[in-house]
Amino acid sequence: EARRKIIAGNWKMNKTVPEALALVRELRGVVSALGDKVELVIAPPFVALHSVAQAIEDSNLKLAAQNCHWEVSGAFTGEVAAPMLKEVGCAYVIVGHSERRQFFGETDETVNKRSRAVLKAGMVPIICVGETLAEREGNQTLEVVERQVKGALAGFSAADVARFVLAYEPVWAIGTGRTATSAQAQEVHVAIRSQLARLYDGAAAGQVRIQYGGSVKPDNAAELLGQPDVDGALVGGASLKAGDFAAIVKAGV
Ligand code: G2H
Repeated sequence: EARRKIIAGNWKMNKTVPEALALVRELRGVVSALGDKVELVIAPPFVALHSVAQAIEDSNLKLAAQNCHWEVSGAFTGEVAAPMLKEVGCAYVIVGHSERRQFFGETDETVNKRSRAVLKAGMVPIICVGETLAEREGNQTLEVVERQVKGALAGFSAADVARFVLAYEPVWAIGTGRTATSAQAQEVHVAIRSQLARLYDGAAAGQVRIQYGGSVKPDNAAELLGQPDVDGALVGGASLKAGDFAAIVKAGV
């Protein structure tokens, strides 16, 4: 069975509640005709999740959070628990984005713990991996990405992993306007899928969807999404404009 493409908009720390609702209204208009050919996900900031959840009811948009804590409740000031996100209407949670690894001390171990919490709460993690520029230039890309994948997925079963979404986001391509070439993306996606086949089994590896992220724009989306192992995109900057996001989605249909 073919993997259905999944395009997710990671809004990062952008959009107030009124701004989020305005963007959703525009988005609904431009993506409604696409039906369910592609799975569509948006990840607004925490404070907008509740309002956005209501605004996307009866639409083909699904909701994601950008992070969560691994405990279900307790004295963790400033954190948000996975069951809270499920209750508010999230289907997915982005875990281990490079900005969290870089600025907030995220490690492979905490990515693993958060992913476990997401799954347990009845949602699906979108697990981000990717090498820095120094690592790519040092020919360590596959080693780094494979270490991140292995660490993130430690202890999960093949059946769990089959449902997960991974996002390959080379750090040097994030928000920089530099995109991996489609060949660079395809190479890493194939490496991840072979690793999953070794760690789990071929069936699970064949089902996992691997998104590419890092300066995906309307003008490079078709080329990237045309690669056989690129199963979608995690879009940052371009997801903040309804027209750009829709153009990327159309490139994936
Ligand atoms: C990578 C991506 C979204 P952008 O961080 O996760 O952002 O498309 O702005 O590079």
